[in-house]
Amino acid sequence: MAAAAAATTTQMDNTRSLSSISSTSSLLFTRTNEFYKIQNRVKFKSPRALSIRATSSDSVVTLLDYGAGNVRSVRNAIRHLGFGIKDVQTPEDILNANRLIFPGVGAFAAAMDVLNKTGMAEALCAYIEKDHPFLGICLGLQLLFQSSEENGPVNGLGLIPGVVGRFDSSNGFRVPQIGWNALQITKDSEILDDVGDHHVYFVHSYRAMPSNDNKEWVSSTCNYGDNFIASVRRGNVHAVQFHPEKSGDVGLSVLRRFLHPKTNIPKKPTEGKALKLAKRVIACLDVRANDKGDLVVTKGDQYDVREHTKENEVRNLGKPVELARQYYKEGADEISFLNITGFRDFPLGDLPMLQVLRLTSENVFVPLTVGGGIRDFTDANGRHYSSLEVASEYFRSGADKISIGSDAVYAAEDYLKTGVKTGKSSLEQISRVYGNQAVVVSIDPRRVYITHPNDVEFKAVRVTDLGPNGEEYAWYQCTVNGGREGRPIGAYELAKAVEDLGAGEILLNCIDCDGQGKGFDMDLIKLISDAVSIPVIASSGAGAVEHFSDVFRKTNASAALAAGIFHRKEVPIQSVKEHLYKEGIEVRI
Ligand code: 1PR
Repeated sequence: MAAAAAATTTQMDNTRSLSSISSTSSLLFTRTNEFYKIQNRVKFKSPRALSIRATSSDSVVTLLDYGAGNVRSVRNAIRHLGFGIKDVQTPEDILNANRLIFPGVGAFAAAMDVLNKTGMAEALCAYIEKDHPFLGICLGLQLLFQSSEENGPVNGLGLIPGVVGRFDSSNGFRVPQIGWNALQITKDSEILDDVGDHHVYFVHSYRAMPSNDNKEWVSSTCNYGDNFIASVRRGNVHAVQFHPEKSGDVGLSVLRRFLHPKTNIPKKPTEGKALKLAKRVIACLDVRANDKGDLVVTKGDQYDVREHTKENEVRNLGKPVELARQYYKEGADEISFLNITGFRDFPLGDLPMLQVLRLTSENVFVPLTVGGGIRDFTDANGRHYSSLEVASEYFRSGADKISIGSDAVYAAEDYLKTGVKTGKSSLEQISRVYGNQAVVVSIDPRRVYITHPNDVEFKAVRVTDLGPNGEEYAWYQCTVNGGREGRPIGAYELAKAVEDLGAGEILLNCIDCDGQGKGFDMDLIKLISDAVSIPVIASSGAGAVEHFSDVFRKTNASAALAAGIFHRKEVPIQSVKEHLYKEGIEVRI
């Protein structure tokens, strides 16, 4: 009891009261020593430099990127809206900013550690307390609160009363929340003027809750199991839990309104229909070099991507960047690139693939996932690259999530054998550094029919359609290297193991259904989406709009992914969305 009381007192002490924010002088006084230390440490610019800055200041936004992850998308969105970026190098840059964006990434404790050690925490508080224009994004919102339970309690900046806690997954809601959700706007916030009934993109496991103590700050809430704070606003200070830079046109309008506060942009009439978390429709681009060495989007039949002609060429369905842009415009909620020969080619040697990501992220403002070849690697010169380095390069190039296939199978096998989490697998390392919401595990299972569920040591299901010899059961054998090698582990065992090891989402393919257009493997998707509490993406086999409504109605999949029908222009993404909407399934339209 005493310890709990002490913890509460510390958190309260760390809160700057609302009244003190409006009259900042006493508050600044309490931190005077530390504050002046910062001012003494910083070098003042020459008057010439200051005057240059003053003339261009309206079109330059200051960005606080403390190097913990990918803020490339935020940069791209700012540039797309016609603004230049000045990066914060010292606390003085914060104090001198005309307009500051803080896209927090990574874990709460690590971020606070950096902010405290660099003196940025004090500078941020001083800047915000003076009511200068500020926009915090995601963790950039959470850090404004008193404290967080993430690996904590850990003290935050203490500007807003409240503790950031983890979503409760016990009531059936999947954690992390990944996807497009609806806002309930509770007060005029200006930057949300065009959001109305449109969905915006969230990806997070922790959230702050509205209370009497922080109600003057809260400008919108969102429901995910319970009502959490989606945005705050006080004067010129704004922060959002969702990602405007990943929320398509609606998200760009949020940034635009923050960047151009004085121009009277008329409110767009709201056409959205958002009520709750939407089911996502994902376009997938399987990418590899063809025999001429060009990077192309290809598509297999049960993972065979070669034409059945004399030339036996790799099927070429288009250019990756062009197709990604097209699918973004057509309403894809997310885009996945799978570098399907990544298992044999070293991804960091694959500069065209990194270039695809860089170019795509310049004007595609929905989440991008990239997979293929994420593992430790030693090149011909003996130089060792860790999987973390490979993933970091993908993130730096514009990926929001990475997807691990083969290497996750080996990690799960080891974990199930020993029962020990070594912390060394690519999955564990990347998830520790970038958060589990940034790590997808892509499973490539093949159906194996059996007559009795006890015939194998792996979880089997009673199949809807009998096997070739009348078999009533099947288990789903995991494969590696693009389906080339079967492993002694089932999809069910793998999914549970990778959830334990830190995966934030599962991309569930099925080799038997891939490219067949006959619908998703419901038995498999039901098995896996019922077994884990992280989101599951149903993949392989979509051939008609009804297949999407079927998978959402009959399983707990959070998203459905398709490739062939989109590439061959048989079914546009918009038709899928319209069908789902008519069927009463929440989608982003
Ligand atoms: O093992 O970490 O290097 O990752 C390799 C990645 O490449 C894995 O995600 C694996 O699924 C993927 N991959 C490897 N070989 C192939 C292949 O097709 N020969 N593609 C491949 C997997 C499956 C889906 C496909 C859906 C939907 N592609 O992503 O897009 O089945 O297709 P459909 O709608 O046309 O049916 P690592």
